[in-house]
Amino acid sequence: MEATPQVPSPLEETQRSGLSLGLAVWLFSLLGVAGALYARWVWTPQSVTREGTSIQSLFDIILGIILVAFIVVHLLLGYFVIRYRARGREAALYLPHHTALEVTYTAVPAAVLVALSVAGMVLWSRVHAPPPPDAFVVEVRGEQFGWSARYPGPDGKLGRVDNRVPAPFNVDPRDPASRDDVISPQIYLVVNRPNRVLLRTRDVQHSFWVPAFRLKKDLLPGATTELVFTPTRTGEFDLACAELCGVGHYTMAGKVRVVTQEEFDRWMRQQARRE
Ligand SMILES: [Cu+2]
Repeated sequence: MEATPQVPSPLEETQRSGLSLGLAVWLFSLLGVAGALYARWVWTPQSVTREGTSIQSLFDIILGIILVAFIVVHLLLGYFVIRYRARGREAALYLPHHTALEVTYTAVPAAVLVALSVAGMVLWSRVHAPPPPDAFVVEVRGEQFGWSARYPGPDGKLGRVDNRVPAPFNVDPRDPASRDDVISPQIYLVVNRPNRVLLRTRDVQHSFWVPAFRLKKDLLPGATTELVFTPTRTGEFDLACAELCGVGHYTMAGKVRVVTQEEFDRWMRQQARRE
């Protein structure tokens, strides 16, 4: 098959389009890596809970392992594609069986995955451990489309909830513990002690999500769900509803204020006086 010097042979043409396709895929992969790093280190707010920081560390380890594996595999892939491209000279080496190689590439990923699963299970059980009896308790209620909170008064007990009692909070007025409860649109949490956030919804399913806490929990109609965690920094943090709950879902943003115990006590005294 004789071709004029100007016209590339079919093999050259295949090689050229293969190279540009390979480059495009490679660039796309690079963009993916850059996107993952950007999302992790630029977008994501710093973790401000003890549990969130542990979750973030495990996530970073997983991201690191994936990143190294991804880069090594793609460098090797690129090298092999270029080094062993069809040049019409070399025959491929056929390796039907290699015990050491097969054992290695099965055992290493298996060990890594088992270690990550165990670390994940240990962390999960820690985050979902029963709350300590001295935890700060607050009830957060979601509704279409906003948030509010209920705090136990000086008795330290939230009044009973009965769904037959009219909204907003369905708090049973016959329960003596309900009389000193404080209801407020402000959500306060206390720094450096376990916080137990009880979650209820007035209507449909919502989801309590504070990105800086690295924690998220659904609010289920007719049930009380809860999150237990220890904030490590004071400040104001974004709260969002992470469950598409209706036309105004996007407006269901709020703030969670993490304050010191003294600051909370002062605020609580003001609320009690107002009532
Ligand atoms: Cu919602």
